Amino acid sequence: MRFVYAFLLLFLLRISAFANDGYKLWLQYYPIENPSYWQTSTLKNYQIIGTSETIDIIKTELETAAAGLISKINPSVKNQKNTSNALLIAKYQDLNLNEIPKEQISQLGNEGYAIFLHNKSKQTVVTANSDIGLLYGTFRLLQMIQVGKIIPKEGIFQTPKINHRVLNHWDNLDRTVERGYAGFSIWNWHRLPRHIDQQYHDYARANASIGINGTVLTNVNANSLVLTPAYLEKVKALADVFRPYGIKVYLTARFSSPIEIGKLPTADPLDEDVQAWWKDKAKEIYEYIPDFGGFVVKADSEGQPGPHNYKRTQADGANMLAEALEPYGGIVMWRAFVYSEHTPDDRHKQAYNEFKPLDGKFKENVIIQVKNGAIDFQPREPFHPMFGAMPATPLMMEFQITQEYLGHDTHLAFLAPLFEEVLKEDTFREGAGSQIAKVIDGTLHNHKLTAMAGVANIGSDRNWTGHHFHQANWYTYGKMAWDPYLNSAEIAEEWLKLTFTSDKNFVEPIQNMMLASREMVVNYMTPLGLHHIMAESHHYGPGPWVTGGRRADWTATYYHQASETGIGFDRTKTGSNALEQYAEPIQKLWGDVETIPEEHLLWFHHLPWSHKLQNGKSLWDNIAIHYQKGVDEAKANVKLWETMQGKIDHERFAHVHSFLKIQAEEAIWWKDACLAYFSQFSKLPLPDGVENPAHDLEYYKSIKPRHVPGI
Ligand code: BDP
Repeated sequence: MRFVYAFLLLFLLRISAFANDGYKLWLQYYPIENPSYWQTSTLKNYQIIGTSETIDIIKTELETAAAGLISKINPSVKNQKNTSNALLIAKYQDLNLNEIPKEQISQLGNEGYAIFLHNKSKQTVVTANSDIGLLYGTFRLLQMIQVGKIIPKEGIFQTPKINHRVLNHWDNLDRTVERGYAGFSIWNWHRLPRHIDQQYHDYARANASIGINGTVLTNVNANSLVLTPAYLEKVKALADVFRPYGIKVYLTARFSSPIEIGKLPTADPLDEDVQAWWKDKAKEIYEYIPDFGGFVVKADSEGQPGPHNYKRTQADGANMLAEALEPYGGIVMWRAFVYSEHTPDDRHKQAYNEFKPLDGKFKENVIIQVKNGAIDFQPREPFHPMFGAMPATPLMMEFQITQEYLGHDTHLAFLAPLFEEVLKEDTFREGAGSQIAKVIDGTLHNHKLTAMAGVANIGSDRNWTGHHFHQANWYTYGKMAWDPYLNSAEIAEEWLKLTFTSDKNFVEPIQNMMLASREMVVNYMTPLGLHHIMAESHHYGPGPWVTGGRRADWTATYYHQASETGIGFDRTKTGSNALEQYAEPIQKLWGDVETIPEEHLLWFHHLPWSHKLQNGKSLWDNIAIHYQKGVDEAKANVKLWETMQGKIDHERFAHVHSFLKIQAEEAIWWKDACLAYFSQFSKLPLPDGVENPAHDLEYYKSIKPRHVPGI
């Protein structure tokens, strides 16, 4: 009996020692193996100068980090005489160290920081012009310590390249989350403002640790209620929590609010009463939240009201709101995602057609929020033609972190390669070298107002993001919003080390798995430029047969155009000519089936099934081979992950394992359904090495998942 108890006890100890539900994200602060003298002394002997809520946060962070990273004081530190204040954290104005490069410090601006080793005093110094800068610097230092990086001789001088780095929560006031797959909204509107959940602090802390400085609390499909006093009280409560972490609050503004909550007969942006209503509303909001960030607006899109209702332009609408916010320093992020089923043009072309003529017509505090691609967050899209094409207007990037079209929460897709690919694309608008990163960081066309938005994947799931690995997409978003020139491999490595372990037998293979994962998803869902062929409405699973209904531009057949003669959307001169919206060199390159990168082939060209690709095989064979490749990789990931058992805690290991198995099964579902569907047109056999679908087409069509979250 005693033996059984002892065994049980050991078992429980093992479980608890290894339990990790992922709540701590990349802020695990697990013990460093053999910490160096520098690591130990930095964490154990620090001095922080200043008093503010932010400074308190820094102190707590250091205490938490030190307790985790260094489990016991390194004896060599104790014996050193001069170890007091091995780390000094202070605003530049409070520093008394001479040889600090003053010019560099002044360039840090309001959010930048410097970390360097001060030779004379042998101190590690974190300095900045503001407390928020110090907070960012502290987080960076702690990340470096955790992953075993050292401070380079020349020091680190960091300023964000983009000013407004915001998460967009598509959260509704009833706590459902549009396209959210990680539970319910973390904003508990019902309990606010009286109850402040600890999670709000944890959320702000996580965001600050990766440089995110804004949060749009509500869905772009907006509810005007959030602009009423009862809700503004609640918004204020959140803003008060977030402020010391450097995070501003923004709201989505429903264009028809003057009618719905203002009782006006119209929301016409040129109507004086409407303008006055928005001015009063802005004044009221700033009374609650003096540093309110501003509005995000989805107008004239997918049923949302907007200036079109009054035959006004997007600029009329945006400028009216901008004028209301201007006295307080607020901005308007006006979305370019405007398209209509009543416009006969290819959906790809509509936003550009609408906005390009308005270049230069927006007020100074308006920035146009453009999705990375012209359609809608597909696993791969060619970049949005508006980037670079509106030199007189600031444009910001909107990425979707939540995986609406990439398998939802159970499919591992590390999105850094997607973001990086888009940011590196050359628009050629000012000649070669006009990368999208330069458009959005303002350097290409000299804009001061810069921003990036990421549609959040955060929900009430204990690990925040559903899949543990999707924490990496939140992390990546923050890092790339700070610096859009970062590379995916480094981000993956750092995130893995912060989140799991520094064991290279884990980090190296899993880093490779992450880096390949997005392409794997493209392969088993939409290879070679196919797009929008997922199931209707919830977008979960394959649906290449989706046709008819209310809107052609919401069907799959509109996009793939498959028939016996071939497949693909002709967007060249012989088709919709969306290609003309890109700069000359791109038109030339992508207009030619021989030179277009194959990954975009069927986005721009309609081709016969027998068309030969670069490998000499037919289009049909290539489509099938890509699908199979995606499946093979998804299966291989399960096997690879199984070899990781014991290298990380069991709880997260098992969770990821189970999700990877679902992903492999669903990759097969995607492949089989799509090949069964397309083969009725190609009428060709599958090439060697491609497995036949397990069922007939009718079977796949009959699969109708119910209650899929996020709609
Ligand atoms: C689409 C989503 C829809 C969003 C819309 C948007 O399906 O739920 O409201 O984008 O971005 O991707 O406004």
